Amino acid sequence: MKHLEIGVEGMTCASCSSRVERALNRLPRVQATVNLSTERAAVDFDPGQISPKELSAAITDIGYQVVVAS
Ligand code: 9UX
Repeated sequence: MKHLEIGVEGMTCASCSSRVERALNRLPRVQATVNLSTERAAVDFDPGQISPKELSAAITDIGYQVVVAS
């Protein structure tokens, strides 16, 4: 398993962060926790199953923005 911290923008309430968390955790072998105040998703994933690009797509597909680097 690999770990990734993904910056997520556009979340304004706790339901937003729950939505993002659910979208990520729906993917196979993904364990994600999304923090609303830090605007970060902490994700453990199996690189053999899921790519970082697919993780980003799960977030942007439901209307939030992924921040690249910082
Ligand atoms: Mo809260 Mo987020 O009412 O898309 S769910 S703003």
